[in-house]
Amino acid sequence: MAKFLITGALPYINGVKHLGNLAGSLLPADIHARFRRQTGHEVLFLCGTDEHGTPAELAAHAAGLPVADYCAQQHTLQADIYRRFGLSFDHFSRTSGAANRALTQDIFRRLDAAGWIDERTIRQAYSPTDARFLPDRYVVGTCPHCHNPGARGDQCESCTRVLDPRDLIAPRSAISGAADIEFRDTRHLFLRLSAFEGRLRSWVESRSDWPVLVRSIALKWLDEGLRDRCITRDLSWGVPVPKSGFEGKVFYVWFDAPIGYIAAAVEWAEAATGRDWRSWWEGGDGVRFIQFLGKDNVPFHTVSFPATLLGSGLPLKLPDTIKGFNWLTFEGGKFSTSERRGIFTDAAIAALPADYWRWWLAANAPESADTDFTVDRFVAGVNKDLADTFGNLVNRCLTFAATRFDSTVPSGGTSSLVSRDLGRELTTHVQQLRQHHEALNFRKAADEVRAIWRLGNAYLAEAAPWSVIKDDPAQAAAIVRLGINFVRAAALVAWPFIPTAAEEVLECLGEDSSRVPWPEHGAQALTAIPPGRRVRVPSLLFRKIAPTDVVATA
Ligand code: B3M
Ligand code: ZN
Repeated sequence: MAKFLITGALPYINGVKHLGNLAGSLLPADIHARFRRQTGHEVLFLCGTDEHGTPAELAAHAAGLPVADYCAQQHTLQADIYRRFGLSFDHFSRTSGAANRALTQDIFRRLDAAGWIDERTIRQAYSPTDARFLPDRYVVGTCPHCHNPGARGDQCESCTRVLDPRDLIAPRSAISGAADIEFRDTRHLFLRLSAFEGRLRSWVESRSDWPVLVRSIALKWLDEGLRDRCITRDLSWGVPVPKSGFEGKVFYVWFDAPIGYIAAAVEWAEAATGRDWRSWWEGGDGVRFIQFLGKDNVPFHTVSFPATLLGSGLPLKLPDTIKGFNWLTFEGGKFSTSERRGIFTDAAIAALPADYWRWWLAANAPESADTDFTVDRFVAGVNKDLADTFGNLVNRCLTFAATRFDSTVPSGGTSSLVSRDLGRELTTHVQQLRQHHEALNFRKAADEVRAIWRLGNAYLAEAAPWSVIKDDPAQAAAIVRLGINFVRAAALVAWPFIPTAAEEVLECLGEDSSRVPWPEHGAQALTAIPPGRRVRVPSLLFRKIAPTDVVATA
């Protein structure tokens, strides 16, 4: 038994997330956490809302609420959606909480004392109309290169060139539209990232087991040379900078957000006696630390956050593995929160139970390439896998047991009479499945689960207890007993993906659904439920859905 510290990227607070956010971090993190628990390991699965920064302020402003109230509301809303999706966090934190403030300030002081922080004066856009400094991306104007009139101060999306707000022609505030942009001197603090280049490079290069996507993004950043990074902002919403001369300034959101992972463990420990967050974060090799995130978040998790941890001198763990994901696209284009394009988690969970979404998004995870979500592919996929394959297996077997064996696991007969060595085949699949989970290959894991369901259907079709029963009721009994046990195994391997349906099936089989074991040994698993046990047919597990069941806000 080992300890697994698992994190999903902290969803940003500025609105309900779309399915892409779920598919590219939270859902795979949950599936992995469930798999590790199921295989007997101790797991601490942490997440929370990422609440600081200008986008939060702007979203609050648009909602007509003070930013703290807005974040509190959004946190509750998002936490509830994730609960309904079956995400089994041990704790779901908030980066605006006291624990994160204290930790962020403590880590900053240590970085400063160790000489990793520089004070510099920079010129920053300021709008007298808005009465605030404007982050680079909140200055818009005409691109000096391609003359796109809507270029942002950090980058032109049209020609992709990196910009400085001072390059823009006719700059204006993206917040108010005010054209009275000035550039004022302001003092800021920089983390001397460049000093960590060697240590970070040898760390990344030593992780030959990381997914290619993550390793290549990290190495690209290192190859381009690390630039010192400004970690403070002229804003009021955020973690205050505890240094004289910097009153009224806060840390950059990407400085405090990853520290939120540690703060989540602190809060988790404070919530009950006997919990020790340090045994996780300072756990050395006894703890495996796995982070799940979208590819745009890779640089922050492989470069800036590790540099923060290393520079602090605290004995905190760096991630052992980072699983990065490509994009989920929607009907050939981008999901977009700002344009409300795609399917959002609140609409999704109102339209269909979590398991439909969980299954499809995991079975089609954007692992080695982007995945295009289309309503038609989704409908076809869940109908085939969940209704026709898993649902059919469960129903066929349990309905037959109900009608012909009085809803009781039959005794008698010997299953050695049936043609295939089902136990051995199951063992092989389950071993493969374990390897795919361990390698964090979600599509392959889902394929293997589907293969197990199909094996069950193939067995029942071949053994045909409905025919056998006419001449040899004892053998039909043996087949049904084996089938019922196979249904149990099929539900056990399905559990990390579709926990609600899996637990319902286990309850119908008279099993304790709060303890879901891993069916490592096929032959043993196929005799787990003894004869004489009462079983029931579940109410419709997965109905066939139509495109009209999928609420799309495209
Ligand atoms: N909030 C994800 C995003 O909004 C970002 C992750 C933070 S993880 C510390 O892109
Ligand atoms: Zn341009």
